[in-house]
Amino acid sequence: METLAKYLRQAAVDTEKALDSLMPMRQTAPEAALYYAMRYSLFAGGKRLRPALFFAGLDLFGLPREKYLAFAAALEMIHTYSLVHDDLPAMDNDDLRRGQPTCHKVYGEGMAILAGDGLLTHAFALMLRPIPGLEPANQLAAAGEVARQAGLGGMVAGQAAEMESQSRGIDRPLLDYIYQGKTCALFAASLLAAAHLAGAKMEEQEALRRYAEHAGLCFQITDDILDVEGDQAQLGKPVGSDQKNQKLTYASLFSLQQAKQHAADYAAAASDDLAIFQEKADLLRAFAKMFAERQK
Ligand code: GRG
Repeated sequence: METLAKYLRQAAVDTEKALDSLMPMRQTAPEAALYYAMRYSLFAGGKRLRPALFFAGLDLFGLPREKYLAFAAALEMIHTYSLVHDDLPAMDNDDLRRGQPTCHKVYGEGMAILAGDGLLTHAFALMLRPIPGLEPANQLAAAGEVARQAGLGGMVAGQAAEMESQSRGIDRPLLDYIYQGKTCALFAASLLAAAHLAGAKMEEQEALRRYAEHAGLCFQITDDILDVEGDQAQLGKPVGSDQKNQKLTYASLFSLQQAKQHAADYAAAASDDLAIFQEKADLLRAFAKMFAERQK
């Protein structure tokens, strides 16, 4: 676990450097507030997990991190946009995120919507910048995969399904569908972007797709559990918000003990999904184990 902790710390340092250089600041522009709002949310903390998964994918295929930092920054920008929009009064109406007041609390609702839009569109501008020496078809496949996973084939669909479910009720298959969209899809985007950049074989892509689904479910179930018994100071957000918002989660559909067992089972399935990579994928196996055991 110490090796993974070290890996995550370095991934966060590299991601923050890339974000700082790839997200501009235009202090004297008429729209300066937009840049302040985007950078506020980007640098308000966060574990930088999706870039870390992307780096682990690059390592798996032997690709150099320095050449693909734009993708790492783009994945974190897309994740941050989703949090900014999710916190809005029209969605979850949250005041705190990553231990800080949410973007709309500081910059107002309109600017928070635009900050999310700016983060999302700039992410695609970055991913589509030519990368010397890279086969353009591989780059397009990577950016296309991120678009599908972040959009109608994943995150936006999951969020919409969750909104719809609030009036219709929810069962475990629907909950899994929502989690696959809201959480697993960006994990898949991160790993598959690396796989496409490397021109990975179809069976390798499929293994990573299955891993992302199982590891993402594990991560999200642990999130549900932490919302019940986590520590607010460590999490940077209030606990008990799912119950307050009457959200059905693994922690309300099941006992906490059963939910923990489901998380552990998904972590084990995620490890098994990586069999074709043998020991080269041990780092990703460590990620899955951490997703089941994390406290924040
Ligand atoms: C608004 C299109 C749109 C989508 C919103 C991501 C999302 C969908 C909602 C945020 C709320 C939530 C609980 C989503 C599930 C994914 C998740 C656990 C996000 C938090 O990810 P972490 O823990 O956050 O990696 P940090 O702050 O560490 O980056």
